[in-house]
Amino acid sequence: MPMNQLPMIERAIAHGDRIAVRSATGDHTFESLVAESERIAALLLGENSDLGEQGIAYLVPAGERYIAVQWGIWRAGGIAIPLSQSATKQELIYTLTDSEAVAVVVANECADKMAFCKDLGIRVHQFDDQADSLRIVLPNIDRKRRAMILYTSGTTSKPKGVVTTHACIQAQIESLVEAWSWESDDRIPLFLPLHHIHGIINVMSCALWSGGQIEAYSRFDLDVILGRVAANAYTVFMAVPTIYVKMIQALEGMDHGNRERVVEGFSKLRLMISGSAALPATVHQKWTELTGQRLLERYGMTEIGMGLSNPYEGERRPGAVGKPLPGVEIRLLTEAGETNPGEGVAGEIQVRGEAVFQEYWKRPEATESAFVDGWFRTGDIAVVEDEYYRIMGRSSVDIIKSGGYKLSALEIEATLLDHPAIDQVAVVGMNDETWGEIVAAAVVLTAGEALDLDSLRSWAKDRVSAYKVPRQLIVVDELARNAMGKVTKPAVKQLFEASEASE
Ligand code: MCA
Ligand code: AMP
Repeated sequence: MPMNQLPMIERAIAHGDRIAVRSATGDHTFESLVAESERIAALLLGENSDLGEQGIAYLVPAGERYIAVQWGIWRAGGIAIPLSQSATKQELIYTLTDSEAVAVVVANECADKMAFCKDLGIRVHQFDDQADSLRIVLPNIDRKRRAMILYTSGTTSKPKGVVTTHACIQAQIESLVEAWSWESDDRIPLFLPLHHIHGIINVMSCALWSGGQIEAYSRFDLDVILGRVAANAYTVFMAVPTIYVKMIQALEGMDHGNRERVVEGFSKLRLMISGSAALPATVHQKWTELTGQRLLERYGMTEIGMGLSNPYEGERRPGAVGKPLPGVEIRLLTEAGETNPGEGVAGEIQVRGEAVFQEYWKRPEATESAFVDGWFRTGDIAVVEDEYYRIMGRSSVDIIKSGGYKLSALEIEATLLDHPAIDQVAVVGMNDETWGEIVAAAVVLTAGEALDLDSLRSWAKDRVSAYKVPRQLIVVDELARNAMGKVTKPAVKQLFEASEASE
């Protein structure tokens, strides 16, 4: 057996011939994942004995191949950089160059999309490529080494790489396995994107760690998932609020017989969780009315993993995100500098603990300013009410949450400014029942130009992921600005509210 000290791999070896993943290609055992990851590690290492924290990106759909590649990169000593299936070429180039990835592993069917990598001097391996020889000795990996870079949008125009170590990832997983009582007979559907924590850690890694079973899908297909729920295929379910809203709409539109079957399937699950964006209390209550399930809402962030959670046993309060998870320290800091100001007083959520990320990749200043006295500043504002935290909003207007994705208004603005008809632009997030927020753009046009939403959308889709493309457009003569010349975003939001009211 190759020497390797990664607990995830040791555990997978112990889970042996249990089924780890069911996917379109069939059932796959833990031991087959371990063997495949060894092949990938050998492929990546070539003549080398250790990748020494080189970045390896990968574009592989959810399923057994994704896991084998992630583990293979880790076992070879590399940093895993999962790429987004929805990313445009421009976005992929940004991620690859910013992360300084030296190689990309692609599923064979994604190879064409990544053909441009050769021009960037990045090695491309197809998943099925065979190593020259299967190595028996893989490097020992210290838990303090970097393991993964996830890209997250924020208050800067370009996404930043969030670096976690093996120790961070293990702390994130262990906290959730304990808090949510993961067991080896758990079965969970995996339909969330695999370039973010929610899909990678909360669903995939917690299930694998526990010896549970993942049913992997390349995207969320409502009908398929509801059918599988009706067939009692799962014990645990995790999704973003948008998905619960879409499932409520679907249940309400079903005929009686089908609805009964799906509702019964949901009612038998041992646990249903919502997170990544605020779950409106009305949606929480509606879900309980329809299915009898009390959704467990939790709060997290790419930089910290999960921070707060309603309890597995006990009150799951609509509109609240509960208490600190095991191993996580949370405090509130008010604008006046007061720590934990007491019942009902708002402050910024700050986080400390082993699960917190190590650094923003190659951005020491950003990393330094993200922490105060060793506490990570989330930018989320909360209050404590009767022992439970409740999120009030964010301190930055430039962060938008749409369908669970975090989007940067500044990044979208920078892209839209490249449009020949756009002279000035302000992007805001407008409240929306299904998506939480939707992207809305107010523009001042270049003299003599015209622009409508459809043409803007099709232009933007070549440049940014579809979920970042504006869904609302207003053309104005000028944008309201403050004394510093900065666009006043609340005034922009009012423009959209006024136009909705007049429709
Ligand atoms: C799809 N579209 C979207 C979004 N998703 N538009 C805005 N926001 C979105 N999130 C666009 C599609 O491109 C399409 O555009 C149109 O909406 C209709 O797509 P539809 O098929 O209805 O949507 P879908 O494919 O079913 O996707 C909805 C989804 C997906 C399943 C909710 O957005 C999703 O998987 N979201 C989860 C993201 C996630 O995992 N976030 C966690 C980040 P067109 O019609 O123009 O083609 S990690 C995190 O936040 C922290 C750590 C945490 O706490 O978890
Ligand atoms: P991301 O950068 O994609 O990791 O998104 C993290 C952000 O999602 C947090 O900073 C919060 O603003 C938001 N978020 C996550 N979970 C919740 C929740 N349960 N309620 C409200 N906001 C949430």
